[in-house]
Amino acid sequence: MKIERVELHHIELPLVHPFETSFGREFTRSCILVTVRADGLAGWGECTAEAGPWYSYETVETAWHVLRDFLIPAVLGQEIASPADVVARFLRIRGHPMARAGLENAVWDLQAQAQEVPLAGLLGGQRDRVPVGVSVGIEQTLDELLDRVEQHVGEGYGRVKLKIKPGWDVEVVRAVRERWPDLPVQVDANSAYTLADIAVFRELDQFELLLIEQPLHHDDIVDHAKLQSQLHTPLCLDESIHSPEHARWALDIRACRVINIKVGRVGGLTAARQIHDLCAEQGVPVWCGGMLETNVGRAANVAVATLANFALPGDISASSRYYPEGRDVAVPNFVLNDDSTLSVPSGAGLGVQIVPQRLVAARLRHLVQNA
Ligand code: SMG
Ligand code: MG
Repeated sequence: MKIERVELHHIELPLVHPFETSFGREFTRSCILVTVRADGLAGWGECTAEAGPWYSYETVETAWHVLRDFLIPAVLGQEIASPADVVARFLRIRGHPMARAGLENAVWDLQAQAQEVPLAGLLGGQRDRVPVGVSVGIEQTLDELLDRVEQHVGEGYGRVKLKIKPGWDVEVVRAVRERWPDLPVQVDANSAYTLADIAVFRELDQFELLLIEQPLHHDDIVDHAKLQSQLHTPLCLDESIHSPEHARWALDIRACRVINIKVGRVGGLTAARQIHDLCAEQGVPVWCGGMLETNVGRAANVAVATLANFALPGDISASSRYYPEGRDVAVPNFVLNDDSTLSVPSGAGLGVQIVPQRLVAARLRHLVQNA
């Protein structure tokens, strides 16, 4: 198919509840949605770069620049038979995985629509439901945190992830453990610690956590390997894994025992599946991370999480956990099932539809490039 038009939509949506991590508190979420048009179809992808370079060096502005000036020109007007052709055309562009993923994932949606199959099936996934959990941000007080966890447990989430930072770690985990002794719990530090904090990790090691996510520097694997060798709890890498190569290097030196796959951070669905396959070969479980996606990105996350080695619940919560009713740019919403799963859409492609009025209401900037 010939790529006839690509559009970028810079959008911003309010969060239902502020989300605080070790790098700061967010009240809204910005991202870029990418539309790719060919043969009368429109494929959609979500670029997960945020407003500022806190989680990743990529921002909406850097992604807009790289998409407009390098990625779109590499595919516009070109014959593209499959997402692999997009990956090949992007090979000479270094870095900027979230920008690349936004466009590549739109082509995955386009191809699945052209073949009239769900994206999950095109990727090779088998499940019709994927297990999910909820990521709980840092709160002002321990009581507020416990109230949030209680709310989410009441909603039916079977796995909780707690954001930690120095001063908000052992006591928080202890309090949650005392109240819910059997709840599957994991923690995420977003790189807030160093090897000098070994005493904190020795204490966290007592709580039968599912995993400890990205405790050390955002680009490190060497120190993580040193820390993992001293802990019984599996370490899970998030920020440090930007590509299948990073995953292989990390596994080679035993820097972690679990990998969080974020489709944006690793550069798209093709790379996400490669990391999944590599980890499966080595007996390393993976799970799908989240970037507070709209239903567009959420649908791609649900699709990839249908692959067999997504063995742990994903940070893919129900749509209502993120945005006020009636604001998400795509429908239908994802709703939590009784067994702490989300159902995989059965429609062709992503299986969600854009609501044009909502897109326009959320949009700050729009770019249209024709072949
Ligand atoms: O999408 O439910 C979600 C958020 C999951 O905690 C989450 N993501 O480091 O894993 C992570 C964080 C990054 C989010 S920064 C906005
Ligand atoms: Mg993380």
